[in-house]
Amino acid sequence: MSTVIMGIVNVTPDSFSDGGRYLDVDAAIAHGLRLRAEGADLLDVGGESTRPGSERVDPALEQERVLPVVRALAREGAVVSIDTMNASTALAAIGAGARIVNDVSGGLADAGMLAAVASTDADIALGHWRGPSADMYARAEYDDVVRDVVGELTDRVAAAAAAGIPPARVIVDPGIGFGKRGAQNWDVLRGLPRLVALGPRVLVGTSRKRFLEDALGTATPVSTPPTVAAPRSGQERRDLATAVTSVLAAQAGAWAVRVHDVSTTLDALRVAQLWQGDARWTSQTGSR
Ligand code: PMM
Repeated sequence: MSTVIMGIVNVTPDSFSDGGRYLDVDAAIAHGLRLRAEGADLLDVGGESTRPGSERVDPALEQERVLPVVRALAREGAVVSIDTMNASTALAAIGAGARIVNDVSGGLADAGMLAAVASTDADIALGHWRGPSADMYARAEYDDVVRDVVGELTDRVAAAAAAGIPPARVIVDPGIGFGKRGAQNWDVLRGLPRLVALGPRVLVGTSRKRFLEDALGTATPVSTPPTVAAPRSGQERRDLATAVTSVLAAQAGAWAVRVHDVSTTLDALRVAQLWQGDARWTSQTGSR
C-alpha cells in the first residue's frame, strides 16, 4: 500500500518553516495546488503556528486566515485537512470543505473538539500533546517515552470513541517535536511499530523539525572549491532528512507522512517502494 503524503500549507506570518511566505491567501492557494500537482494526496491547512515558544492565536483570526484557503482548495477537488486546536475553526473548515481535522493537541486544547467532530462525518487526527507550545519542553518528562506516548494516545482514542467518533475515523500522531526533546523524538520514531500496533491509522510529521536540524548540525558538510556548485542549503538538507525519516516511518507502518517538500519525499518513497517490489511504481508515468 502506498503511503499517503500530506502537504503542508501554513497560513501564518511566523511559520518557522516557510518564513511566512504563504500568509497571502492567493499565494497559499497556489502553494497548495502546486503541492497537489507534485503528488500530495492531502493538503493540511493551518493558521496557527505551533513552533516551540509560540503563543495561541484567536480563533477568529485563525479562521480569517484558513477558511478562504480551505474553501478554494476543496473546490479544486483537493482533500483538505484543517490543522487546528479550536472546535469552532474545525467546524467552520468542515463547512468550507475540509474532510479531516488535524488536532495536534489530540482534543485536549479545546474541551468541545471531540463532540464537534463527532457531530460531522470528518476524520480526526489526534496528536500526542502535553500542553501549549509556549512551554511544552517543561513537560518533556517521561518514564519510557514510547510507552507513555502510546498509552496517552490510547486514552485519546478512547476519549474520541466516548464522544462518538469510532476508531475507523481516527488517525493517531506521535507528535514529533511536541513536548519532546531531541533524543526523545528518535526514541519515538524507533518505537513507531508499537503505535502502529494500536490499530488506528498513523500519521508522522518530522518535516524540517528542530531535532533534524540538531542531528545535521549547521556546518557546511564538505569544503567546496569556489568553482563547484554551492553546497545544499540548511533547508535542502532538512528536506532530505525529512524524506529519509518519512520513508522509514512508512516502512514502520505509518499510513501518512506530513511534509513541506512533497516532491523530495515522493521520490524517496518511490525508490523505497520499488526496492520492496511494489509493481505500481515500476512505470514512471504510472499513477500512484
Ligand atoms: N507538526 C506541526 C504542525 N502540525 N500536525 C500533525 N498531525 N503532526 C505534526 O507533527 C505537526 C502537525 C508543526 O510543524 P510546522 O509548523 O512545520 O507545520
